[in-house]
Amino acid sequence: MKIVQVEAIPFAIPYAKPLRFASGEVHTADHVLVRVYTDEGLVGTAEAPPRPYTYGETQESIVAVIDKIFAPQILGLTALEREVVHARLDRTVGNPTAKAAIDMALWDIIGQAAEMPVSGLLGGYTDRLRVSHMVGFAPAEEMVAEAERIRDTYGITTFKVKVGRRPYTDDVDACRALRAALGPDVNLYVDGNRGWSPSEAARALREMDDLGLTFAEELCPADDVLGRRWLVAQSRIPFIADESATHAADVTRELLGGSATAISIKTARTGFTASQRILRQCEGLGVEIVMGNQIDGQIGTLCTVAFGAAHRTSAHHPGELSNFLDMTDDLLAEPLTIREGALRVREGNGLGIDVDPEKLARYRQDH
Ligand code: MUC
Ligand code: MG
Repeated sequence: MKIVQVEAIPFAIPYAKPLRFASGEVHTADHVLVRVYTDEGLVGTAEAPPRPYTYGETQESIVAVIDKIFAPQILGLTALEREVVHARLDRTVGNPTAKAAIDMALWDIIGQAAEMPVSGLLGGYTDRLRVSHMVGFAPAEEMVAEAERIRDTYGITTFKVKVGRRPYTDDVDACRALRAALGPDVNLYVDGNRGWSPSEAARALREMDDLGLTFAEELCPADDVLGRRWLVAQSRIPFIADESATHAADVTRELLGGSATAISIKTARTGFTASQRILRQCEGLGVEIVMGNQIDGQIGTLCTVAFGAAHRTSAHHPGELSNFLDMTDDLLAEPLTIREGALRVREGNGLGIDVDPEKLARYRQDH
């Protein structure tokens, strides 16, 4: 199982409906397909989504760091030497989605070699995850119409509402309209992507106190250190750290410092190996986790499902798995389908990722 080649292929697929949020917007899935080849002919696959407003990575930087630094460092190692692989990748700071894609591709190889599904190797708790859909910025009536369509079409009953606009009252009004239209049985939570100040966030939370929100995520920057602690201390609902807790040490700092009381795990940035460390860390501390979305395509979404369904704690809350629905197309030969509000782990060995060669040829950017 020696690694003989690592491929980083940039591709671009437009969104039918762009996603807008406080820290940025996405119109095109300009991701990188990562494939790791072994001497025995097994190929591991994953995707890396550049999110410059969150990690500083771009499509070009992901391709460059894999081609120029990571691939030469891991050629010749076997897929089972993941700790050695990570020790080498971690000599380079940052670049989380490039590192995560390599990690997940290695797990894919291990699953194929063992003739077992990765989700089973990781923990095998269940075969599906309930789905939470992210609703991006739009006028309140459009956000309501989108949530109703997603509920009626896919049976999804959990929505993460993007907030963090200014004035904050626009978002409070949108959340109020969503609760009124969707009724009391739907789960609603909010994600501010650091758009508000601590005092704006505190006022918004107070004004939304009667809406039965289940979580609040990154309403203000963690770098507003004392303001954020002040905010989290008065929040009546768990406060999720997402972009402020992208690796294990940040998770420790945010939780012990009182800047968060729950954690978003995203396989797009911590792969399976580091995600599992964070998951165990949260379990040990008694902190709830949510499987987050890095605005993943279908390959990334399959990875999130494989991980999320593998553990009791990651399967407890619905995972953010549905934003690929806004893309015009994808690379998988057999597209994902959400039924009765849930997405199933793909059967088969490894991750079950089957890239359609014609689609890859159509969307790749390097030819
Ligand atoms: C989210 O949960 O914040 C938007 C920016 C990002 O880094 O991830 C997405 C979704
Ligand atoms: Mg978030």
